[in-house]
Amino acid sequence: SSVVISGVGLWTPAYSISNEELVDSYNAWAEQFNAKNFDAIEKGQIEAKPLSSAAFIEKASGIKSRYIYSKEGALDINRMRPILEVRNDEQVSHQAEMAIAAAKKALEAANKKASDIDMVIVSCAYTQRSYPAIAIEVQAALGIEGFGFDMLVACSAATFGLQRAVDAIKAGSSKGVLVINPELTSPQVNYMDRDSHFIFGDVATAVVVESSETCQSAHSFDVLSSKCITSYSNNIRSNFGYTTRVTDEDPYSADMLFHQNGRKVFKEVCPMAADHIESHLKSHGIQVSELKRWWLHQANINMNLLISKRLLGRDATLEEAPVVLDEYANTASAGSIIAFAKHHKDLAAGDIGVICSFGAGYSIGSLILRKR
Ligand code: CO8
Repeated sequence: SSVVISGVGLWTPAYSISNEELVDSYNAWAEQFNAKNFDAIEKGQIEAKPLSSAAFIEKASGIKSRYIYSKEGALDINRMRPILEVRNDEQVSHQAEMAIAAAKKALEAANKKASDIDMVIVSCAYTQRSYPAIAIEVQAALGIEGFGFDMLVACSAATFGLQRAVDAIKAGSSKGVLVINPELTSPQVNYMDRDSHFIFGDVATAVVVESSETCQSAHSFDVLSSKCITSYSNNIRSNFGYTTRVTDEDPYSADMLFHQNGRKVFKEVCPMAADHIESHLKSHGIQVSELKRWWLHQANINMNLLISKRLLGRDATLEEAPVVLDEYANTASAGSIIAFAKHHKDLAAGDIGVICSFGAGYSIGSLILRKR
């Protein structure tokens, strides 16, 4: 028997923000800031806020739009962050709600019931609380017997979570695993930072992993292997955490939100990801040219082009390496799974593809899949 991915679910929020809307809001905020601080800026005590541009965003990143779980407040120039309604302990949490919606779709695609699953992994860039785990809340809501836990691995949370699932099925300790990525990134986006206000969107994805012996899916993939690697870097960072309350740092400061040295990330991560994919394939005797599909992390169109060019000696076509970041932006760990969810049914039995994530940590994760 083999370990298979038998179903994938994608839940997309109801609200979206186009580059134009985002830039109009940011620029109005920046102009208000510059007017309010006119004297200090003139004296050189404060730097003026530079203006953003929709044309720059699309050219530098490939992003045209992003989805957002709660749009209210995010574009209000007197707030510049979304408003999330406070829910009491008896209500389902925001992140569990997203996770449950994606999980139900994955179960349906895999033709599975709650009783077929005994392990729930919620793996994403942030969880909205430390405990009880979001995964256990999801497990209870879906009526799953077994266990669940949360994992945080920034942009590689999905692939690292999938590796845990694959190992559990291989070991025989689980019969069916749900790996869910409720990426609620918008609370951590600094909508007052021109360099990063456009990068992220919200979404939730989920994948069912099981044995080929129990698989009843119309579209399933053998997982030939998975490979994870991390290498410490401060170039992508968020300093907000549970100790913020007692260090007396300002929880609203830029340091507490997502921030990065984007150029360095670009230069360092692209070769790492390309080498990772190449060596992973090589260890299975697979040539890069044999790959029918690359479900790559969706951070930046130019990164994906560079990685595929390094490996293929030419740009990958959209059919080979599908792009979803124009519509979804960077959704942390969910990006490669969205690409997989939208572009896997057309492959033929025996076709080989690779899911690969890369991002903060640094962390890189890949899975080699073969259509059944
Ligand atoms: N509008 C107009 N001009 C701009 C803007 C803007 N919005 N932003 C920057 N500029 C200007 C810059 O100031 C600069 O001007 P100058 O040349 O005068 O200094 C010029 O445009 C070029 O700027 P950059 O060099 O920064 O531009 P790049 O072409 O390098 O593009 C990118 C910037 C898009 C950020 C690019 O560097 C990039 O994508 N790098 C890769 C980064 C990446 O992939 N990061 C992923 C991190 S995500 C992750 O790991 C998960 C974290 C967890 C989730 C977090 C959720 C919140």
